[in-house]
Amino acid sequence: MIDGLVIRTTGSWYDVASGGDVVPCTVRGRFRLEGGDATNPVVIGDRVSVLRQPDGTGVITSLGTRSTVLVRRAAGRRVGVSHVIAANIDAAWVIQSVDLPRFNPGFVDRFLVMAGVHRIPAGIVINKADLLDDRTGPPIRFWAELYRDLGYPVLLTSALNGEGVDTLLGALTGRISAVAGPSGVGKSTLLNAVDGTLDLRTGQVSSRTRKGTHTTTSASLHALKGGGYVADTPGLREFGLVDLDPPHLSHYFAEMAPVLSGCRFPNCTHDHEPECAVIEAVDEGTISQERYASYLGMLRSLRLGARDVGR
Ligand SMILES: Nc1nc2c(ncn2[C@@H]2O[C@H](COP(=O)(O)OP(=O)(O)OP(=O)(O)O)[C@@H](O)[C@H]2O)c(=O)[nH]1
Ligand SMILES: [Mg+2]
Ligand SMILES: [Zn+2]
Repeated sequence: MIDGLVIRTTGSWYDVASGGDVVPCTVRGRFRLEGGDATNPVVIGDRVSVLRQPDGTGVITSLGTRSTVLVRRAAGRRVGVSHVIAANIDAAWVIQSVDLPRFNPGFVDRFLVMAGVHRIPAGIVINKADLLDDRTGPPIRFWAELYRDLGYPVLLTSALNGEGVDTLLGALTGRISAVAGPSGVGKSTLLNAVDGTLDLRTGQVSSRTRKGTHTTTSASLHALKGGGYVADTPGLREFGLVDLDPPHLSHYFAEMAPVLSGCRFPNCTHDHEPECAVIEAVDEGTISQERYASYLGMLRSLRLGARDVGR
């Protein structure tokens, strides 16, 4: 029996790193059942025990307790079905780009909420800083300042000219981190720039749709030269919410949490109720219109989701 770390999952095979070896493993059937609502019972970052087989493969026989999980709603699945992206991570970074594809604040907000729900410190990387110009600059500066003011670290990077790459390396070294974001923002290219030993596959952005082409197809965890691990993950169209009741959503908006006690109703959802401290703060300009609109969009999708699950 050996102990190891799950570094890649593809279909029913799991690569487990242990003492310098990588052992391809299967899992015992009962994990599939214990996985509950999640689509995947064993994920990258999991600590596992493995029974070695004579042919060099292994069988995962037990799963360590997870300190954290990065979770999103499973793509194309009934609402409420979750997909665990990675376990036991110390930090999560949402990657966006200055352009090609365009910065998506709705994606960022959903990611930050889900990281908050699972108590994972989160930050924002805006890649392709070499594409900053008179057109792209003003909106990017607006979003960078907004998220910094909320207390999140915001890094501007360019895998092309190296800007911000050392800062990102410093933030990743010595801990287990995961990156996630839309396809084509340059997640894999940026991680290759951070650590030249990674050699991750990278793709192109379609000139027609200006979107990425989903080059990375499975999540994988990589040792960094200075210590620690980073998980590269496949591009996502959207970061879907799970594990959240509508009245709790505002707790995960950093600028709303401090004013919530001022609402007249303790279960206020801040969209129609009278004497709502959040709506007052939006009217006074201390909570931004953009973030409030994003909140309302999420509230709507959570309410639709609650009905869907009830059927
Ligand atoms: N201009 C510019 N292009 C970049 C930068 N980083 C990555 N790219 C380009 O963006 C395209 C997509 O890069 P990938 O690293 O494959 O993107 P990804 O986010 O990993 O995409 P998926 O694996 O599909 O999720 C490639 O053509 C890269 O060369 C950058 O900093 N500046
Ligand atoms: Mg990639
Ligand atoms: Zn309220």
